[in-house]
Amino acid sequence: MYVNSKKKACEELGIYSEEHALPQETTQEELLRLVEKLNNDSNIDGILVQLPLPKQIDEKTIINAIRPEKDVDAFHPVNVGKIMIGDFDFLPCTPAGVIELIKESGIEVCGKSCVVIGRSNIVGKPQAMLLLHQNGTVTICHSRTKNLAEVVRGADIVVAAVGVPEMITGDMIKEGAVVIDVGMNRLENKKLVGDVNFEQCEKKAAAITPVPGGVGPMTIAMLMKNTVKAAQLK
Ligand code: L34
Repeated sequence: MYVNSKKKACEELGIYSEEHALPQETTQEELLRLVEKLNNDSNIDGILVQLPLPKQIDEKTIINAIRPEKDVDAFHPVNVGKIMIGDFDFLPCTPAGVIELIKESGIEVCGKSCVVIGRSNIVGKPQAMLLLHQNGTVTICHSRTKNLAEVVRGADIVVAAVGVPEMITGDMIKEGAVVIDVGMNRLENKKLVGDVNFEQCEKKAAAITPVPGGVGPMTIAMLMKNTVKAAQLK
């Protein structure tokens, strides 16, 4: 479904795209061969290997095989390192989407207390770095954090990226805080909910993102931005 949204966004923008939907049993070597072929295809500016991958394939090996210049997800270690030192071509799509939402809403990050909940390589860690680039004072919380509620209550800007349905409750939010929900949790009843209890937190927050209709579409927008950038850089 996410891949379809990405193809549709390409179509709307006039970006050529092709999908290589491989069978579940595809071997690592087969996938590597395809990545290599696309690396060497001058008609292709960006490559995205949709995650997660089946268990016989090592994610790291595949990501490392993508040419950094075509890594529109910004998952390759070269691009991750460039983000760390603030000298980047691409930003990872979800964290960049969050920053874009904040900026476009006229919210100042500079000097604010920012709490990121979650430390994944895809969202939490780069999110913290991007908020730091905006001169936020950043705290990263995770499963071993003591007094999570207390730390979150001190935050001017909260970014939740843990993958636990509605874990952030209203009592954890400071009056007037900005709450950004990166969570995408599909419940048993098929309902999609975030990591934030929207009903409760909405009452406290100055601004809050919904799920769906919040960060998800921004992820796709930033993927398009990276793809255009990759083409321009070439
Ligand atoms: N390589 N794999 C790679 N790059 C990525 O950046 C992703 N991801 C995640 C899964 N695997 C990936 C995405 O694109 C998740 N993700 C993603 C992208 C878009 C949306 C959600 C997740 C999205 O548009 N969500 C909509 C609708 C959700 C629904 O109805 O299920 C929303 O409004 O939030």
